[in-house]
Amino acid sequence: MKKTLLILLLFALIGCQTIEKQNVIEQSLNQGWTLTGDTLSINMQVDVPSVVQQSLYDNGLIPHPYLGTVENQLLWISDHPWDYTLHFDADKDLLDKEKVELEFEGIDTYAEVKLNGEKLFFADNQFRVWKHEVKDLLKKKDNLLEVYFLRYDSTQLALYEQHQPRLPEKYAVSRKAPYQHGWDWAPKYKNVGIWKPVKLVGWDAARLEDAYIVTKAANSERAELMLHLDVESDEIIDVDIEVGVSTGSTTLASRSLSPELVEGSKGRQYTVLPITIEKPQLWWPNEMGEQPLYDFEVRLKKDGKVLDAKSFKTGIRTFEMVDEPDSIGRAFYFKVNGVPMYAKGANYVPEEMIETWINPDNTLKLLKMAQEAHFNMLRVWGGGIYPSDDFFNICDSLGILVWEDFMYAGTMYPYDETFLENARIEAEEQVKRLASHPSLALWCGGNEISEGYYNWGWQKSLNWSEEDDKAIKAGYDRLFENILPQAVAQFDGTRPYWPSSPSKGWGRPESLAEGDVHYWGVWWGELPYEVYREKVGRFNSEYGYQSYPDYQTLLKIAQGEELSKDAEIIAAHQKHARGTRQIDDFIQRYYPNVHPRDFEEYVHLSQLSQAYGMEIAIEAHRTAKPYNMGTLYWQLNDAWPVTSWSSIDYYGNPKVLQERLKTLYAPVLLSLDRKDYGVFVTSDLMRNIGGVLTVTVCDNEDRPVFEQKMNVALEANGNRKFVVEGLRDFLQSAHAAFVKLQLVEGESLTAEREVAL
Ligand code: BMA
Repeated sequence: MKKTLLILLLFALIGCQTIEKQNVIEQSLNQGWTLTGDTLSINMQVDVPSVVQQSLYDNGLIPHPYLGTVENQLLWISDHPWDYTLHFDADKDLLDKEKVELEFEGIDTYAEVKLNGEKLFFADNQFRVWKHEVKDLLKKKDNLLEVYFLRYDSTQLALYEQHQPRLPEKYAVSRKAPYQHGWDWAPKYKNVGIWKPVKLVGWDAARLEDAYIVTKAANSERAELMLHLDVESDEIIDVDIEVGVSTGSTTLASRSLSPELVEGSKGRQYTVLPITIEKPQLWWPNEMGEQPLYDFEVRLKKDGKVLDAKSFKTGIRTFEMVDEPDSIGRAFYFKVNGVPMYAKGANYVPEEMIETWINPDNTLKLLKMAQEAHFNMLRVWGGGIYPSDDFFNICDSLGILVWEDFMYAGTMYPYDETFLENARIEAEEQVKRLASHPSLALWCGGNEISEGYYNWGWQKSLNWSEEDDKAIKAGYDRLFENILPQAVAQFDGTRPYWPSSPSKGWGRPESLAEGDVHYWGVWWGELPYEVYREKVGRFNSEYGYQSYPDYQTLLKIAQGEELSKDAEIIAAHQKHARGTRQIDDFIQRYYPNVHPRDFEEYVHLSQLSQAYGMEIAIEAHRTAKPYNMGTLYWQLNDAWPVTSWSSIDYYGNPKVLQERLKTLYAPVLLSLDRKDYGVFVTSDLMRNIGGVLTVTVCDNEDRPVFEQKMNVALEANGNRKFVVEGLRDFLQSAHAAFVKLQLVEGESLTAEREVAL
């Protein structure tokens, strides 16, 4: 009789049963590697995860890549072959298993992998997991695992040159972090190495390849979750699935579920099962509510014995992207648990140029600073790397939603079947990996690709024929309109997909009427900060202005060299061609009467200027709610010590902007309309407001010269402008320096702000 996969679902209480996991055995292969530099007499003992640049530094063979002016001395590393070898004995129990797989969680990037002299595979995508069956090759003693890295730069160049028609950027041909190829805030540190853990996994009968949960629908009465399961077995066998769930204090009652087999094949069973939870505690973004997380444990059983188990946390919430026609264009905003959310936050770039230096302690510090500045969203920008599980766990616990770009940025991509297949596998793996995180809000195709195609003149500059152009655009459509959304729909089924950020280039009027916009007219177009007041889109997902990092940071990188605007060290840590000049222009423009006594004061002034510009932008965005429903400035953080658009520098020092966000992003923002001197009360609170608004005008010696109090009332999540009797006439006639705004409800201070006139 043909056996079929039988899935039974039982709810069990976590902790009632000890799990014997011997069916699946893992052996870590992270320790004891030898890294050699091919023709160079470099021989280092290293552990992985690590990259060559890091090991060379650890062994004293290169200077610190972030200090001084060393970039050019380090560029050879990515154009050199590197060989990682590991001799190891196999764990005895592992050898007895029916199946044994070698698993690399990440290889960066072009490498041939051999075990005991046999080639297993050629890795060509930093963002994929690489696995291979090794049961037949594995010996008890002295196995030899080799990972031979090709010269990255030459390999990439050869691929690029083969590609006809020409693509805008060389990095387009490699599935490797774009920013490492040099960016307007990044040096060209193309990491090479085994950047994620390596292990052997052995099992008998079957194992759980994947288990994750997404929220399909939820309100305070009921949640409908979907449990995605991927069961791997050699034979088609009968197994049971058991699911346990608890939230620390509450344990949920048992229920029986009806399994729905989505796809079944010998050896691999992909199944999605509905789970209902009554009276769920909903997860909310920062300042909209709490972030309760449920502990799930999924067990795979056969004949009463646990074959494999996976535990993870998830939060229950719904997330919708609204993109629908309205009287002005198309509304674009997000709803969480049915409530429209005004998104406040920034763009996030990788925290390190040496990717294996990223660590959860620093991530937690950074994201806590974001949370304290009232962030509820970060956009993980598509030119970096997909963040680790740690990053998402932190976002889950802090209530910071993640707009996640797929890692594509600023170029068109190859469209041959091999490239697209590689992209498909990468997307599916990443979608599955991140699906259980309540903080994962939406998937976006990538950064400034559609904008580039329509606005940056590649057709001309790269001399594309009409056919070339057609083929490239068709390739774009396959990847960004088909393969990526298909991966999201099939393996998640709940997250919205947005093909490109921004949806329209900032030079086009539609960019302000629909979708998201990267408004770069101030930095790239060199227009004054005040222009931000007019360029308010439906969702401003990028805009920004540069400033120097903290002076202490500059002292550190200078290592005793003298600092000045024109110092070599400053130029080496400024990656935008016009950066130094533009910072200076705006200092002259906005602070003509301030004469910094030294470079330290000048550095501070650059931060004041940046903060001033961002204040104008953020105020314009928030006071335009609900026309505008989101503001994510460029950029939260830095990947190394650098002059950039960030609000927190590489060493975690807040710039002036970061401090000012505590007011600018506060749940209630008070602002003065510069046209008619009305006062905006802009609220992201989930409750109505009723209180007294006090407006005090002061002269330049801080003496009050006008005061008016008025009762104000505002609905939850509302935004309204109040006319303050007499204020307009007073300000037009009198000499005043600034206005203090204060909103008090009962005895408590709801919001306060001081605005310079
Ligand atoms: C962002 C990043 C920035 C850049 C900006 C404007 O997406 O690429 O580094 O300055 O776009 O193009």
